[in-house]
Amino acid sequence: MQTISFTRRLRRTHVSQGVEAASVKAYSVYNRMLLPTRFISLEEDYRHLKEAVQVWDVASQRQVEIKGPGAADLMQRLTPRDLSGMRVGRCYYVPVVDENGGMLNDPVAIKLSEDRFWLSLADSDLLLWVKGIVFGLGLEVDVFEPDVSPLSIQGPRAEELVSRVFGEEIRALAFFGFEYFSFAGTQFLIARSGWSKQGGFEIYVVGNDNGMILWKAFFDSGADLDVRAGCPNLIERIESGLLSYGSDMTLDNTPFECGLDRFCHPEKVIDCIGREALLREREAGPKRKICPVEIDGDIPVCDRAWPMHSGRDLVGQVTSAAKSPDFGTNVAIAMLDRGFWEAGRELRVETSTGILSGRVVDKFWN
Ligand code: THG
Repeated sequence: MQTISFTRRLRRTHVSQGVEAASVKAYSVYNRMLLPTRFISLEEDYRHLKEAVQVWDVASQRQVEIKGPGAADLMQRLTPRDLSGMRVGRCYYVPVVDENGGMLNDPVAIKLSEDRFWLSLADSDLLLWVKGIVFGLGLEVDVFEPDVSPLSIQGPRAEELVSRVFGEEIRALAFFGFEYFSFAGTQFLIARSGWSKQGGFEIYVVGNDNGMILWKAFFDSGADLDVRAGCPNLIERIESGLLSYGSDMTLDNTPFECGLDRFCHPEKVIDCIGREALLREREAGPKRKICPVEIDGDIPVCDRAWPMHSGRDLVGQVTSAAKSPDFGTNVAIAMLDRGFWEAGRELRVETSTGILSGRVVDKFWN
């Protein structure tokens, strides 16, 4: 078994100390930062996430801050999602695309004030793209990575745990809304959001000094709730249809191919980058699409795309897969060519250890 070498390039987080004390078993690298992926086992972590509450170190969801008189205009150039109705205090899931409509990232946008936003990134260097656009167009905005690290509380008992630390008012927070709540004399921006469908909150912790204080507060207040250290869980997020940039979609894919139609309105957003390409694609219809797929048998770890065949034809690929205890099958996400994405379609999956049968299902599981 190999390990990854640790250097300064691979950034630690404000709560790495807590994660290590909780016996983290595996990490991924995300935005050049450590992202825990396993504490006990994928299945144990999954069961616990669906029944209790976990504290996740998702500091690797780095922020790009966009600030200044031109901030709102720049935001609307960056995404084909219509931001005209976006109020301060709201989070929006926004595809960010290049001039060809290719996905550059799928961040959560946060509107801090009329002229100040954060983009909470998936794993790609979006900061460089945004800085290039600002320089190229000579815009009046500052763009930088602020010292902000999200800490996520996820699971059915998340609201109970967060209310014990930050007060009962947290219960009134709407999905994808944010407000400021205080703990030990400090104000924290907290949103009702997170990369699971078990419910929860994300605290955008500023600086390096408060992370471990909050971490301890959650564990001290939640012992009877069986609070544990956790992390985004592969099984749960596939069941929930939460897409992972770099795995399920890349620059080669458009928002329509990714099934993100409800967040993509090029007809309304006349200034967005990629508008023409997206309008053309909407007209013609996407050539391929992300679909939920179930796979029979025993699957290996999905650490590469698995080709999918119909008869002799290569018709797509599986991009994420995991064995689901709750659904008694292997749940998977695939990118399938037009003509092969209707529910019920039987396909062969060429995993890294052998060929298995699979089929398209009509919706994600959660
Ligand atoms: N939270 C924050 N930053 C993030 C993520 C996050 N950055 C990286 C990654 N996750 C970005 N990708 C997603 C993908 C899906 C969602 C959020 C971020 C998500 N989607 C819901 C859905 O699809 O049902 C709701 C979307 C909506 O209704 O607007 O939550 O998790 N801070």
